[in-house]
Amino acid sequence: MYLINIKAAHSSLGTDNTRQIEITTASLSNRAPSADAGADLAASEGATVNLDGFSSSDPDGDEITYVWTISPSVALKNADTPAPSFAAPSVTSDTTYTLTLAVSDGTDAATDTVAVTVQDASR
Ligand SMILES: [Ca+2]
Ligand SMILES: [Ca+2]
Repeated sequence: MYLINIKAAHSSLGTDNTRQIEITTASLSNRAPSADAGADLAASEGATVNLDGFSSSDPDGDEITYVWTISPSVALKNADTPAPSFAAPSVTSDTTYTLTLAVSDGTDAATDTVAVTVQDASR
């Protein structure tokens, strides 16, 4: 963030003639965040799968938002946080779920995916 002081030179403006203008780096040259959805995982059916997007970051230090989606569709808890979770569904054969993490710093966005293989327990 830049702070710029502007002082008017005209004498009729009196003493309160300084104004401060705040310019955030986002309005100058924002750098996009990087998304990191964590390492691929394997889980047993019925187990709770915990995801880890904490390695996502923004080179400017901007606060980033998280949106996770999963395919095939399964209920995701805390999908708008760095650490969502879901219950590995019952499967009839080993099934890979693909999770996509989209992060945004409000200006630019990035995505990453992670694969979670749910292993059939009935083999
Ligand atoms: Ca940024
Ligand atoms: Ca099964």
